Amino acid sequence: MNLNDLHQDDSANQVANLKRSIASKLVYALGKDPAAAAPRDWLQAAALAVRERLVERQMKLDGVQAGQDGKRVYYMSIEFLIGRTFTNALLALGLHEDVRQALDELGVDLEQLPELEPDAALGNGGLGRLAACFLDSMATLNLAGMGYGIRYDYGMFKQEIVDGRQVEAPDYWLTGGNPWEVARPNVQFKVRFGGRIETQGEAADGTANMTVKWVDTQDVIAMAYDTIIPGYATDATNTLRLWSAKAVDEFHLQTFNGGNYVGAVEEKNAAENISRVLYPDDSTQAGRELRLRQEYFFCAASLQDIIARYLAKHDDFDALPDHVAIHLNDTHPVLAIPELMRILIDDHGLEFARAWTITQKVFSYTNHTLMQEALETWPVDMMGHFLPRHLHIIFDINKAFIDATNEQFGIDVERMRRVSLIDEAGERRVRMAHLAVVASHKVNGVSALHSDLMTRSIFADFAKLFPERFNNKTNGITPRRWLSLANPSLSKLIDARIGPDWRRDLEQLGRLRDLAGEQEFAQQFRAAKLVNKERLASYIQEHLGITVDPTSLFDVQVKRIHEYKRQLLNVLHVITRYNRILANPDANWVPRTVIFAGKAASAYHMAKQTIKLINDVAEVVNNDARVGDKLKVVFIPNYSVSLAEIIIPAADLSEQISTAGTEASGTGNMKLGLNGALTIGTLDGANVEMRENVGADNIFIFGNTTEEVEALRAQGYNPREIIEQNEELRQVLEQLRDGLFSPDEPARFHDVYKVFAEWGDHYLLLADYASYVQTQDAVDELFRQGDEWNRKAILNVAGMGVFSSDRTIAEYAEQIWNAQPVKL
Ligand code: 26Q
Repeated sequence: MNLNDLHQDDSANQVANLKRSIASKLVYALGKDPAAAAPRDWLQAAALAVRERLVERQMKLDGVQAGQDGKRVYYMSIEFLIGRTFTNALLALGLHEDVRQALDELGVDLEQLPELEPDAALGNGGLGRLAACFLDSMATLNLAGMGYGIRYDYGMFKQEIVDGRQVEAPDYWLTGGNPWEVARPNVQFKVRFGGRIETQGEAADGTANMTVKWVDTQDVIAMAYDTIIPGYATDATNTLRLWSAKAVDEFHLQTFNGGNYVGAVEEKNAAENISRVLYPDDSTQAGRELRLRQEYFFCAASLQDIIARYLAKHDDFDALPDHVAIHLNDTHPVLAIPELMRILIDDHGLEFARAWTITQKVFSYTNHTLMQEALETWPVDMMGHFLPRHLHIIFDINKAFIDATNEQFGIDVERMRRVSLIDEAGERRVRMAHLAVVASHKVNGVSALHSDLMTRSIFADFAKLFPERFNNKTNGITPRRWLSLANPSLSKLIDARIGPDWRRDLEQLGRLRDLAGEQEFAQQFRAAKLVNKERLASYIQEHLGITVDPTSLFDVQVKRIHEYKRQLLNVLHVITRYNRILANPDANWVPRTVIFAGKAASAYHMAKQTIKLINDVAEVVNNDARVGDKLKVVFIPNYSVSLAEIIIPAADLSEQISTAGTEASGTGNMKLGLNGALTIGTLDGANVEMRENVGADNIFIFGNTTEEVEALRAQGYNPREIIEQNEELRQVLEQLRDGLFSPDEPARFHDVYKVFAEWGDHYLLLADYASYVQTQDAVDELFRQGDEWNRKAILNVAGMGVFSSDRTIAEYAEQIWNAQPVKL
């Protein structure tokens, strides 16, 4: 049979086919009577019908790929923050209109369905969302890519705000079934833990020619679930393969037969807990055992899968690097390195040196943070307990690396201590980032500034040893989700003026520059923004009962709550503005709505205090009759991909205010810019490149630069002096300290006060306060001149072309992976 026979794709039949297949999914796959079906059932049925079309594409492509036997790119990430899939799939397949009509003929309104789909929230924030944008771009560029990760039963927790405080609730996203995944019960691998190693015939150098057996292990099964990732305007698709943990049958049967039924179930649970829940990022090294198990679990399963696919066509490993590129999204998948070494040496008998050469050609690594406390390390003892063979291999790699370095560059004991894969100070720990750097042929940062700082700070020694290894790949975002889907009003306007091709060639947005001065376009651009602001205002009204004016300046800070991201600096400005309004109520104020959203790691006290403070300030400001419409403060609960799709298109002002040198790149900055927000930001992360691309006149840059931050810290930064010299700031801090915003508990924010007045203000908020407030005045000034603001907003959209993840992925493919597109 030919796949083409399954669906007649000519447009005349398309609607009829879709209608038939949606109805048949509803009845036969879901067992629902159309007369009794709820909207959720229709969504499920429509999703299954659309998935069917994706499967056809996938099968065709599999055939083509197998024929070409080119290089495949495996993107390994412990997080994939996908969000919803339904409308994205419709866009990719160009089926939106046909499905709308098919559903319409079935008496169902398509527009009611998308919001019923739960987010796939298998990530914390930037890193996980980047992985999702990359999959979209790999498919769109026809690269033979594949994502590997974990199918968590529980994704990112749901944030509820109770009495102004964050309360976490579990996100069991699979309740209604996930129509986008296909379980692959025939793709199962055993993953081993614990046990001990038996060696035979040790060679003189302690490594080669010795056979090693890893025995008496406790095993878990990894089972594959596949999600098809469609490319946009291409027939190409990619697969996201997520692993779910299953207990091995024999294992718990043994206990069961021993009469211990409950014990057997407990053991089964313990094994299956490996893929139970996504770890929330608190950006400090938690070092939990289960997290280490998760990391090894998905590395071991993915490597077995990759090697099996390779060996289906090859009978030795010489050509492995020509067919396999494995990319490590941060250090979380770094155990894939010793795992590949183990497979090559122990399972296939390669010598250490040969295995190492192959391994280095296969791996590449992206770093996402410079913050010392966020760098992953694992206690040697813990690793030895769970992964004795891998620890041994890591020691062997370390020895070979140190020996080679000493040979080439001379013995330097201090350097040896600094670059070692093992941190020997205190409890011995494995440094995962060092292992990643040593084992990879390419190591990249995620913005120009970050990549530069990376080679001057955490990897300075390595950059001297292997300068050619380090490079920059500035992050990007997919224009399909972040403009086409999220912002229909602006997309439609852009289509009308430059055509629809910007969706796969975002640089075309540059053509909007010429239109920025055209009155009709400018007015339509403004109207498109207003539609989005009205949509968000309704959301806020409906969910929070707060009335906001859609014509006020929407000032937006949406991202994880972290001290380095400085939501507190934003709050200091809000309170300053509040004080100024009260002192001068009749001045010509630009009405502002300050919008926050973001989650705090559950154990991160200061982040949770920040949320409570925002809500307490909102309570006071929003209910002060003297303020009226001049200022509103809103904290929107449960920030997520789908909420971002509503908030971001409505923003006028984008807050990107991290301490210079701390935000590796940021990607929210790009999403907001692409949707026509002006940025107020520090020269941090990709803000630097945004300034270059939109022009310094079209962005509000403030605060200390990275160099100035370094100098301030070096000279002994003293926030008290700043407080003493700034009357307005002192008032704000005293109001915090004295409970103006927490009258029911005046001491509530003493610790927040102390961050500044006593604990040294580590992220230098006060050093940037005056500059920030002054720049916010300039923001008001520009917003008052509506046309000029609008013109700059257009120029921001026009300048965002370079921040497409298609550009980023094309650079990875050419400069890191050496991978060519599949020829269709
Ligand atoms: C680590 C150990 C234990 C549990 C969780 C974690 C963990 C999880 C997630 C540590 C870090 C993360 C996520 C980091 C992250 O999102 N980094 C961001 O990556 C973006 C994409 O490159 C950048 O744009 C951001 O600047 C960076 O902060």
